[in-house]
Amino acid sequence: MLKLYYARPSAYARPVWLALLEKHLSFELIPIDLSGEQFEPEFLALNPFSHVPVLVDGDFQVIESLAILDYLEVQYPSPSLLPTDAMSLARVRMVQMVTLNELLPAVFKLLIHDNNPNEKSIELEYAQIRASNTLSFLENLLGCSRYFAGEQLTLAEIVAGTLIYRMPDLGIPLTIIQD
Ligand SMILES: N[C@@H](CCC(=O)N[C@@H](CS)C(=O)NCC(=O)O)C(=O)O
Repeated sequence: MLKLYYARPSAYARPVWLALLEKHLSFELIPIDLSGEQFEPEFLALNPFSHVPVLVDGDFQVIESLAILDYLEVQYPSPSLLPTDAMSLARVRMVQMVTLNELLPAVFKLLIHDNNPNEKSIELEYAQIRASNTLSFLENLLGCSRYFAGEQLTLAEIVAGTLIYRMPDLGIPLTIIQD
């Protein structure tokens, strides 16, 4: 059976968890306590960089969330979560990368600020601008469509969706798109 090593707060692990559910796969969830369990030898044998998620499929183990999502897509192709035409694939990848490379670092900073609400700093301002810019980019890419690429759910929604819903709680409002 597939095994997913994860931690509940991990924004990298959640998309993998969702993809497993969307693909209706049976899997075992193995929680890793990130207050230290990730440095234990058994876990370092799975991921020498001490990060979740890790996926184990029989004798095969994969680290890095985007690599895991690609593995699942090719190994368990139905239902498909990744389009094959060039433009749609590029759109999905853009959403995935922009979410992880632009929005997530801003979210980390905003979360730290949440614990210290009196903080005012250039880093905080930069994080707020970075988050808003990313949301504007994603909103423009979405336009009036229901999905980022084509007519069905893809890894774009799975990766972006696990972070975007948190933004209002972090002081970044979401624009409501009219139907
Ligand atoms: N690039 C990795 C990042 C994974 C990552 O940073 N995971 C964090 C949790 S969100 C982690 O395991 N942190 C524990 C540690 O680094 O010790 C991926 O996409 O899977």
